[in-house]
Amino acid sequence: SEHIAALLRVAVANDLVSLVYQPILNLTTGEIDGAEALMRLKLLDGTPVPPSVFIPIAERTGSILDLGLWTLRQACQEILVPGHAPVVSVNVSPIQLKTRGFAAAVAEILIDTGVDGQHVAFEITEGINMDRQSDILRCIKDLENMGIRIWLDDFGTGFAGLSWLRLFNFDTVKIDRSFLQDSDTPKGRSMLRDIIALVRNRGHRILVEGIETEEQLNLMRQFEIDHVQGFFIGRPATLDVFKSKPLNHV
Ligand code: G
Ligand code: G
Ligand code: MN
Ligand code: NA
Repeated sequence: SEHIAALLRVAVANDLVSLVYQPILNLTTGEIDGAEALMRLKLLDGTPVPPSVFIPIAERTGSILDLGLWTLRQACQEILVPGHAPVVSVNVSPIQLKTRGFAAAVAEILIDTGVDGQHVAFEITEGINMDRQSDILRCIKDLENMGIRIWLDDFGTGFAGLSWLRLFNFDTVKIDRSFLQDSDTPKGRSMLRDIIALVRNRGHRILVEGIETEEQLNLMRQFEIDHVQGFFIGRPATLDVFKSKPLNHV
């Protein structure tokens, strides 16, 4: 862990971080109209380190601040070029939203890369705790004023999700993939239907994560879900692989 903490401080300079992109399918149009950028880290010898290991270390040590800005800049440069995904979503840690100057740094990246904020979404996880709520809400407002969409990630996994729905008008809510896992049983399906109704009645668009089978995709069509994501639609892939896929392949 101390080794990884040290590595994270020099990761960008040494090309140890990269991004992969997972497609987001619009079920209304049938088009891939977005991509989620996901960070990858490798050791000097090339061994990959899972995000579940390095993201918490980066958050604890503060490295997430620089890595997060690097991710945004890289995603804007790599993917927001004509003919590719119209929206790129980037995961943002609560620590970033609480850091003074974060919104200004984001604005600078948009200017540098010539990207309109409308093409960017920030995913914040509902696991985010409620301390310094007003700082977070102020930051989110600044980001929204740049046109950036704010999405609530992993909805349904934590305790804070409902509170956040009350506090903030998210553009899109991503329903956690755990709710799909038992969607082949009547009980699981009715649970999923209730969660979808709750989110939809609040006026949010819905993205369901973790689609792994054709049956699940068809169920999402039946539920008239706006967007879906998952291995059945596409796995997270390097930029080259992502770009080589036709935009309309499901
Ligand atoms: O892609 P994968 O399943 O390996 O991602 C695991 C976790 O790491 C996910 O919860 C994802 O949100 C998180 N993650 C991936 N990239 C980033 C990033 O750039 N910033 C933050 N804060 N989290 C990320
Ligand atoms: O927490 P977050 O939603 O950002 O995590 C994204 C992670 O979920 C990525 O690491 C990605 O690899 C993983 N993921 C994406 N689609 C699927 C899927 O269909 N099934 C499973 N098991 N994991 C998925
Ligand atoms: Mn996410
Ligand atoms: Na998620």
